[in-house]
Amino acid sequence: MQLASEPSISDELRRRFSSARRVLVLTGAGVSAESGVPTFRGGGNSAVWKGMPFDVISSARMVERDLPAVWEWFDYRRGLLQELKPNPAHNEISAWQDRFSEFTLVTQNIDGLHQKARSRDVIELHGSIWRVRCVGCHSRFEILSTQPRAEACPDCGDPVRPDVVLFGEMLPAGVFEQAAAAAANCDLCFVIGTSALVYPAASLPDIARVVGAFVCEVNPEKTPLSDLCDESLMGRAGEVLPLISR
Ligand code: BJW
Repeated sequence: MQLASEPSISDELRRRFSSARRVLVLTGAGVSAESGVPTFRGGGNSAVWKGMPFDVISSARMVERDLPAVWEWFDYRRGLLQELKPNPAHNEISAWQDRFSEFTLVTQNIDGLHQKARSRDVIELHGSIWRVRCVGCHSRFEILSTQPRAEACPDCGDPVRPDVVLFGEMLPAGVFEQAAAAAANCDLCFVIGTSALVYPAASLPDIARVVGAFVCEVNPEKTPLSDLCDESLMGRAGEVLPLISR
């Protein structure tokens, strides 16, 4: 029985889903919302830390001015994240990876929940909260959730910072190019749980549209992409995604 609030999946999307060969999925904070991860902008609120909007505390400028404050914000979030589990949206996306000849998952999320759901080769556009990077020699190190993080680089002794892409910083070399190449080659593109406001990630669905891919958005709220894509499924990712393959 279909619930009144369930968005209906068009026959066109079902056809596209069963015949697609090259699929691109772009995810944002909303895909992790049902796991308990706060979004940045959804619901009309913006994340704020000690009075600072997230685009101030999560900025290149703040790393230069007050690295300990940035660490406090990221240590707090790592503490929250280590208890959280993937939700049905992460699990569904993970199940899709073996269904298509080519499948690329690109995420803006730094939480590692796609990997926890066993997604492979995830392209992380904005880095990972589970890694640190040396500000001097740029060596990267994983953070094990059970251990305290390094304070200084074991290679050169310089301070370390979260290995995430903050506002005003460049994405890691080659990462966006890899995602853009997959977008330019896909025949079906899903854009899930992102406000589609942050560039260059928000340009990926445009690339897919230009090459003629069918673009489907999944989001309970309208975004700048909603009227441009081929299908907009308004609902929560954990509820909507399982309907597509059903
Ligand atoms: C659900 C749901 C459920 C809720 N199911 N959905 C071109 C034009 C204009 C500006 C720029 C441009 N190019 C570059 C810029 C500057 C800037 C930018 O884009 N600014 C715009 C905001 C105006 N970009 C950058 O600075 C990027 N760097 C760059 O381009 O380098 C070159 C350059 C440098 C300097 C100048 C110019 C060029 C880097 C961007 C890095 C973003 N970093 C952050 C923080 C990461 C660290 C941290 O976590 O603290 O990444 S910002 C934040 O936004 C985070 C996210 O990954 C990112 C995207 O957010 P996302 O995922 O879309 O989340 P929300 O919260 O916005 O939306 C959630 C959505 O989920 C909502 O729509 C809900 O409705 C929905 N939802 N529940 C499904 N259950």
